[in-house]
Amino acid sequence: MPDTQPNANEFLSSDHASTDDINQQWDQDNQQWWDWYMSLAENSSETQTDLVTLPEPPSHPTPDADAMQRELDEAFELTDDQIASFQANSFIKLKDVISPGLLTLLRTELTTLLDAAGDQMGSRFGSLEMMWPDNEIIRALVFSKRLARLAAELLGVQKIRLYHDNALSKQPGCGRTPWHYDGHHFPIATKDVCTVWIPLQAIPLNMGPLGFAEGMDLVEMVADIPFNKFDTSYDARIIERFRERNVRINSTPFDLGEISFHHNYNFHTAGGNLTTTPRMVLATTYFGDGAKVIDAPHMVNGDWQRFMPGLNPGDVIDTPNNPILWQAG
Ligand SMILES: O=C(O)CCC(=O)C(=O)O
Repeated sequence: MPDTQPNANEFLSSDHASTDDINQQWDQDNQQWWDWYMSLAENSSETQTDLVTLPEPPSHPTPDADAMQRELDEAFELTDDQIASFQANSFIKLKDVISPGLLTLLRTELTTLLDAAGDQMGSRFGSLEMMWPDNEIIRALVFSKRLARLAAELLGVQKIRLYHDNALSKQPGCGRTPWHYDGHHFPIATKDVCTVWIPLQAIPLNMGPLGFAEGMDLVEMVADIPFNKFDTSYDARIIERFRERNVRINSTPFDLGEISFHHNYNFHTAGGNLTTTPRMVLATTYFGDGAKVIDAPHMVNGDWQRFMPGLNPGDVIDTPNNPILWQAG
């Protein structure tokens, strides 16, 4: 017997609410997926305080199209130690990768897009994907050779493809992001997957920076903990397990221009946004060429066919939505 009564989560459709099975396909859109997923975070330990008022993120002079392209094409050199650190710890934070002016441009652009989509509301976790086909600035970022090359070198692959772009706006008052690993979220059957997370303003601790558990073997460490689609028990048990096993967590603030890459086997979370400023991020997910769709997609994969239209379980992922963004040599 499940220890939770079906129908206990207000964000699920009636079909999903009527069973504790998670193997059905997600049947709403991706914003509704995030609304549901965020409800699985344990928030009882966050003390309820008034939101801290922060000054508006500073506005820096923005680059023109040529200067933006030059910056996004230029290589950012990694050391062997940095690559080894990513491959051992499953994430890396890199400072001064994107200039303040380009971040100002991007923040303005994403604010417009999220406002138009009605996703900057209340204390929601606003999300928007597949912006790149219609928006030149987002496309320049998502197709950036600098970023795609970093992804390829960190993963140690020759060719990198795009899974999708993702604007993530954690609104003032929005709670924690639950502990999870993206290998559970993305239906891509390979360990050659990573996400670049680009904050569009500095993220102090009270705004909810992404926090990373260190290690490549944590999926196995928590494999016995059942995912529960109705409540916060999975998140709570992961917190407990990581405490018991003294797993090291990196949840340091992000400076302006600092970005992170996390592997699809990295466990990550984020604190609530306890400030009055939306915590805006552009995240792009990459995977190694040749990967296939997993054999049995499920609800945690969200509306995945939007990102690789026409594909079925087991197919090689090579649709026009998944172009090669970097090729070594
Ligand atoms: O932005 C967040 O709080 C979560 C983002 C995340 O889980 C991801 O980019 O993989």
